[in-house]
Amino acid sequence: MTPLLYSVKMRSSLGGSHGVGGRHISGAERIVPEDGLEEQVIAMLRRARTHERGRADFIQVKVGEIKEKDIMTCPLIPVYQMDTRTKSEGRKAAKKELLRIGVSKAAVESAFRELESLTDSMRGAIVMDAVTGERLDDRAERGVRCSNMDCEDTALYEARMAEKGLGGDHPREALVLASKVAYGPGTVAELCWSDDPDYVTGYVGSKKFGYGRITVMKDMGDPVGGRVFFVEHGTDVARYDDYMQNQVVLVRMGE
Ligand code: WAQ
Ligand code: MG
Repeated sequence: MTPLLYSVKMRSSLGGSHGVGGRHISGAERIVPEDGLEEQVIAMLRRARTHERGRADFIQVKVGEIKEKDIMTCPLIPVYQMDTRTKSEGRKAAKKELLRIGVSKAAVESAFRELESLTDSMRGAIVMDAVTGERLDDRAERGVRCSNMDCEDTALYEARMAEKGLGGDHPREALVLASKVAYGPGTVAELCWSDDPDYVTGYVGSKKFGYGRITVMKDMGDPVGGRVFFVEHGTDVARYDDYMQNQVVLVRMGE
C-alpha cells in the first residue's frame, strides 16, 4: 500500500500578516509521507525564523492530506550549467538560451523589461505569450503561483544531486518547480532569478533542453527577483493557472 501523503505549506512575514502590512519573508512547501510530517513542520518553523530576508514574526503552516487519485507525475528535467561572472553576462546568456528554445525576440525583450522594472518582488510569476510578448496574467503583485509539487523520492533525489554538487533547498525547490512548469499545458520556457539578496544564481528552464543553470544573474545584495512563464500563443490562462496552483505533481528521478 502506498503511504498516506500530506501537503505541508508554510508562509511567513515580518511586521504583520500578508496583506495587512507584513513584508513577505519566506514560503516553502513539501509533500511528505505521514511518518515525516512532524519533522517537516518543525523544519519549516525554523526556516521562517532564520531566513536571510529577516526573522519572521508571523508564520502560517497548513497541512492537508492528499488523495492518491489527484496525483500526477513528471520527470525531473536534466541540469546543465552556464558559468557567468556578472549580472550582465548572466542575463545575456539567459536571453540567448530563451531564443534557442524558441521564445521570440519580442517576448524575450518584454520579459526582461517587466522583470527589470520591478521595485519589489512579486509573489508569483508573470505569464507571457512566447510569440507576442504580451503579458497574460492579471498584472497584480501576486502573479501565477506554482504549488503542490515535490520530489517523488526525496532521499533518492538528495543522493543524486549531492553527487553533482547541487544539494540544498534552493536548487531542489527550483528544479522541482521548473520540472512541473516545463510539463505544464502550454509552457515553452521559464526564466527565473531569486529574490534572496545573497542568492545570485538563476536559470532558464524548458522541456526541450532542461534546467539551464546560470551561476550569476544579479548583483549580490539585490532583493528583487522574479519569474516568467512563457506560454504558447493561444494558451488558456485560467486552465494554466489552475494546473500551476492546484495540480499535485510528484517529480520522478531519471535513470
Ligand atoms: N510560483 C511562481 N512564482 C514563484 C514561486 C512559485 N511557487 N515562488 C517564487 N516565485 C517567483 C517570485 O516572483 C519570486 O520573487 C521569484 O520567483 C524568485 O523566487 O541554484 O530562489 O524562491 O539552481 O527566490 C534559482 C537557482 C533559485 C537555484 C530561485 O527563487 C539553483 C529562487 P525564489
Ligand atoms: Mg526567495
